[in-house]
Amino acid sequence: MSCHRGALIVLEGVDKAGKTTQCKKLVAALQHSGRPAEVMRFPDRTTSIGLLINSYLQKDRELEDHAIHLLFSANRWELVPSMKKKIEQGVTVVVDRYAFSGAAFTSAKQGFCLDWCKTPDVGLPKPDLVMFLKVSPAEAALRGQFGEERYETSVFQKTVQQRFEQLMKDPSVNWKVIDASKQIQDVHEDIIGHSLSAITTAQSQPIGELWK
Ligand code: ADP
Ligand code: FDM
Repeated sequence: MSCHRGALIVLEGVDKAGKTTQCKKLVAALQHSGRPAEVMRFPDRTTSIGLLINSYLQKDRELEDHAIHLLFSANRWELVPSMKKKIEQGVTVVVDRYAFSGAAFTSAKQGFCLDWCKTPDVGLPKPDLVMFLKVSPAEAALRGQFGEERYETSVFQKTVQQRFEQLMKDPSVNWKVIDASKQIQDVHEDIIGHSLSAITTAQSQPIGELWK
């Protein structure tokens, strides 16, 4: 077993920015180079809370806006023990969306402020690196039509993008903005570069607490 902890690396961005594609490529490249790595994604729709979230996103069920926000957060908290265990065992965990999506999406709704939205996630394991995959709404639209799920409209996604911009002003989080309009392989190379340095830095540091 490795004596160094793994890193917690998060990919964020609006719909179709390439998060899922790049998470898979990053984990495959790290594993190929002999570094243990695993992917996680939020929401994790496989747990009982995740099934409830899935039915909300698929519009099969209505849930009050505050209540669904807290369920998204609970879905992260319920997976903290397994996430921490992997990291402590030396596995780098690459996460497709995290608390930043939680705060950006709910605060894009009427009557929600960013501070209230961040509160339930305060104290989660703090990512060593958060990469924001940036594409313009026009470029994202070229990658396919929106599906049927809740939140998949260009007006809402534009507000979400503005909320992400606000979150990125926080210097306590190690944000890197990635130009995700480039070719898949070029984006991957930028991501690998930032990830390798985050993995090295994380080895000598304890896991932090988010927004604390
Ligand atoms: P997300 O997880 O951010 O919603 P995906 O990784 O599922 O995005 O990608 C959405 C679509 O865009 C997929 O069809 C994927 O193949 C394509 N795609 C991803 N990255 C790029 C890129 N850099 N250039 C062009 N198409 C891309
Ligand atoms: N989403 C995701 C939230 O509203 N809050 C959250 O905390 C998280 C993690 O759920 F529309 C939204 C963002 C997106 C949807 O879609 C999940 P994907 O395709 O599974 O990433």
